Amino acid sequence: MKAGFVNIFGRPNAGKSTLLNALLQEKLAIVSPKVQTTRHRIKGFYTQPNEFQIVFSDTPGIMNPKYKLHERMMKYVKSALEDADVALLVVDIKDNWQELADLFASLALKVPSLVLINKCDTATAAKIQEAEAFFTSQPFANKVVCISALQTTDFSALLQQIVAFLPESEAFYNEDDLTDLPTKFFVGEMVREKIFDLLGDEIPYHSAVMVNEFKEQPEIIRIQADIIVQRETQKGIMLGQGGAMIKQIGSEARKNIEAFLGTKVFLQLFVKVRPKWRDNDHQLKEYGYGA
Ligand SMILES: Nc1nc2c(ncn2[C@@H]2O[C@H](COP(=O)(O)OP(=O)(O)OP(=O)(O)O)[C@@H](O)[C@H]2O)c(=O)[nH]1
Ligand SMILES: [Mg+2]
Repeated sequence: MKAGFVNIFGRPNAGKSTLLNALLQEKLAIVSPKVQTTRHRIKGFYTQPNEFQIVFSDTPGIMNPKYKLHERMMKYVKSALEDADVALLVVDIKDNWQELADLFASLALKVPSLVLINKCDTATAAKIQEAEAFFTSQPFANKVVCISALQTTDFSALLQQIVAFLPESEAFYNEDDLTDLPTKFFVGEMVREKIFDLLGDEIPYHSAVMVNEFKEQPEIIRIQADIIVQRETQKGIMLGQGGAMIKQIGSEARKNIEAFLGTKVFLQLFVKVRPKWRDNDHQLKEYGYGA
């Protein structure tokens, strides 16, 4: 039996969460075209009973923190750097390769590291070859693979390469489990994903979602969540004309939550203003970004 922690790192928007979902064939992590979508370390397990268990971790994109929420996000990255058995270094082929090479080298990883050049569906064969050659020559790269987290349907070769790097170990988690995070967490994330989808550039970064109530009743689950914003004007935008925006967020998120839970859901959303919550230790903890 082999088992270990395979942690995914990269810049914001590289496609880390898309990759986690593709590897697990399950939509666990939310994805958006905007940067800094993921704020937590999200574990997902891939288990082949009596053979191997890969404990994948998706992490927030690496960046320089500007407020305390960012610092928390980078703390989650740090924890994943510390316990990784294998590192997956995800590159957006359109990003600056040298800058990424410098970043990855600075992580000083002491574990096998696979560079995954992502979004290869958007690049020419020549460009892909060039990127492969560039990263293969980097001392931190044990292996370089070109992928499309979005379009590749068969990751079995990559999974085999990952398993080859895993240490001998018993499984860490129950073989039937997919993750160690509570359902409530994913519900909040699915609301947050809609905020990223439906609202302009700035507001998603000022928002958090807190699930207050999750009541399982016969044939329906009742969920009440708060959307936290920093300013009254943001609350107005979140609500929309005559409540149209919050209604749309709620109805689109509800559909995804129902698909995830496999049951009917009643979702009630309230919008609350909490000035500067992103820099407030107490509020960060309350909204799930504990130290
Ligand atoms: N064309 C193309 N787009 C991709 C691919 N992988 C991811 N994307 C897109 O890139 C964007 C960012 O994807 P995410 O998976 O959210 O990226 P991330 O690295 O998790 O981003 P953060 O959580 O912000 O750090 C989304 O619009 C994805 O659909 C790919 O292989 N090809
Ligand atoms: Mg992400």
